[in-house]
Amino acid sequence: MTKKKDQPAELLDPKGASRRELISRSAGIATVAGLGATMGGLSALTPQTAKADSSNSPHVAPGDLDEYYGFWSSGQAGEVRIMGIPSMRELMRIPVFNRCSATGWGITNESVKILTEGLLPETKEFLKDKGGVWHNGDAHHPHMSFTDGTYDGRYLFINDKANTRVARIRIDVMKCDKIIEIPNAADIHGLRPQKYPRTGYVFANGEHRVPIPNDGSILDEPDKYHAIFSAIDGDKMEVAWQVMVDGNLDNCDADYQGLYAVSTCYNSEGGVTLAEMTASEQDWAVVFDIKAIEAGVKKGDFKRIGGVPVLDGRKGSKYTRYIPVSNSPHGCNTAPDGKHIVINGKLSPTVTVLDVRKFPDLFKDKIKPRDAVVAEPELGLGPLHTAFDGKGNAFTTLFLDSQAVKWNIDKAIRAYNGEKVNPILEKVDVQYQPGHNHTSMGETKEADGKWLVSLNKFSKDRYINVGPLKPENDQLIDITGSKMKVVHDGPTFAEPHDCIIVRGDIVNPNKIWTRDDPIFADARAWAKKDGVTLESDSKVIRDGNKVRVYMWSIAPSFSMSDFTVNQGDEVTVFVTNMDQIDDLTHGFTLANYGIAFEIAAQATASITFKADRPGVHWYYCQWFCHALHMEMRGRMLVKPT
Ligand code: RUQ
Ligand code: CUA
Repeated sequence: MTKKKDQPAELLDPKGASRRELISRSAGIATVAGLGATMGGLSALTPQTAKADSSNSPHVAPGDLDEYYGFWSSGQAGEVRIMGIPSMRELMRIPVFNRCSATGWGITNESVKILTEGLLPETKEFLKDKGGVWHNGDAHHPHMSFTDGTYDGRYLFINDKANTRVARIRIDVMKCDKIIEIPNAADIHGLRPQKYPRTGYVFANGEHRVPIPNDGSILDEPDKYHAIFSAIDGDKMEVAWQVMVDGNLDNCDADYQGLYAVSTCYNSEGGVTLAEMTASEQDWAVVFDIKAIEAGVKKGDFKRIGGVPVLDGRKGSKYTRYIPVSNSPHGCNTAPDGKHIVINGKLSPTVTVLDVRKFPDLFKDKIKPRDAVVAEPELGLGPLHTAFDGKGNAFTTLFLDSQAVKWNIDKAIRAYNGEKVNPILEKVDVQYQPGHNHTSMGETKEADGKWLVSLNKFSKDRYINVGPLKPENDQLIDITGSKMKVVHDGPTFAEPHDCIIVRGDIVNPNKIWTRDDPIFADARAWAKKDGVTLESDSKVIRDGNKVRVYMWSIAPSFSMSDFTVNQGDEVTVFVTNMDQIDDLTHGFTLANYGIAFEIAAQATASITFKADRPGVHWYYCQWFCHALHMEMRGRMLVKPT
């Protein structure tokens, strides 16, 4: 990867002001205007015109490459997006829980298999007359697999809150290869991989409490509902074990020792209405003792429900401890120092800092749950999530204040111990209402303190008006200097909840597919059965009223210019892209049959459909590939019966 060079010459404007200063000035002006227009009465502005005292530049010149990969979730859009950081350019989209018209995700045989094979039997039954696949998802938390406390570039995992699923993306091809539905749990929200020794487990919180089993035998009896914490084996993509807890589960994180996981828990009340859920002054963070749970599974101390071992981790259990924190905590973030976990207050202006070194005594009941708390600084209104710079500082989003607050963990601990010291170092306005934030490598032991991204839920007046539905606003903040500096506004479509920023050298996807990829295994098995070679044969194989059509392509043509089937046949078309050139993708669109998919260089993709429309139907390549791209087409002739 080409690293960005220093470019002082290009950054100078004719009057000698640096681009950095220009950005700072205009950001300051925009902030004042924005606040005046929409948020009058908000707290004093933090000046954003701090003098440049770092060499960190967000400018990536045309032709230059970014230093980091950003992986963005997309909320209710259901996909994952790859960003370049610091340019904040969107580079690619990876369909996961959504349907994709461009790539055929959700209609090709390969993607439908991934979308359906991990569904529970009752869900398969439910979807039988609805096309067999879910059409929506709600993707919140994208996180990469770890080895020894840092990203290892193997996989990215992401949750689907809408339909209780967890998906895995292969980084070598940047495609989703596994999706599983989580039994017993309802609506997976918080998700984090195990950091040490490796992933290993992917921890996933079932947010909502439901009866188990949720088959209608229990309805309006909320005291019989439960929330479920799941540990998924990230290599096999199977649930390893589950723990039933008290209260709702929200976000989670793992430690750097491979011993504990922690989840925030709101609704200790067990309520079902807003008033009931926020009634009590305190909720809690639940600590899970992974070794004890594994021993419990080995000993058989569980009930097998929905095919997986479920341990009882409700209050009083040896597998969990409940640490009281103020009402309705939200984010849960482990600091790169390997010692501290920050629980974000949401309804409380505080964050609560836990010290993982106290957990062994907590489980031995040598200390009280609150004794694991080592700091509780008051930061501002609506703390949701916290990121870290690896230098002892933390950055917390303040949803209600529309700010990022930088604070020092050590100072917060000293203040908690009675010293007169202010842990807050600085606040910067963001536009507007931030949810998650993330720093470069910030959830790993290699946190480098260069960039902070604030994912803001509202853009309001930051862009020209695009109608009642507005983009969100993702802002890039330089955190290398003594002052935080907002250096870029990036509009995003619904609704990146969360992101990670991964150093470029860790992410090394292939340039083209390799012919033995497991994603084509089924196509290869069919070809073998039919005595066909995917890479070189153009054949129509009839098998009763099932027809298999094999073709390959090299720009600008398909190896088959036409094929004939009978009305009512079940037709499977396999296309193999034999081009070997970087970035030479073809497509296969079968007009007026609702069929379109992508075939990147050296890939095979297939689709099965019923040829129930007689007549002449052109298939054509819909990915611009050649000067004769328009000519890359052929005909399917369907004989009426
Ligand atoms: S949550 S805005 Cu779904 Cu990650 Cu906090
Ligand atoms: Cu092949 Cu366009």
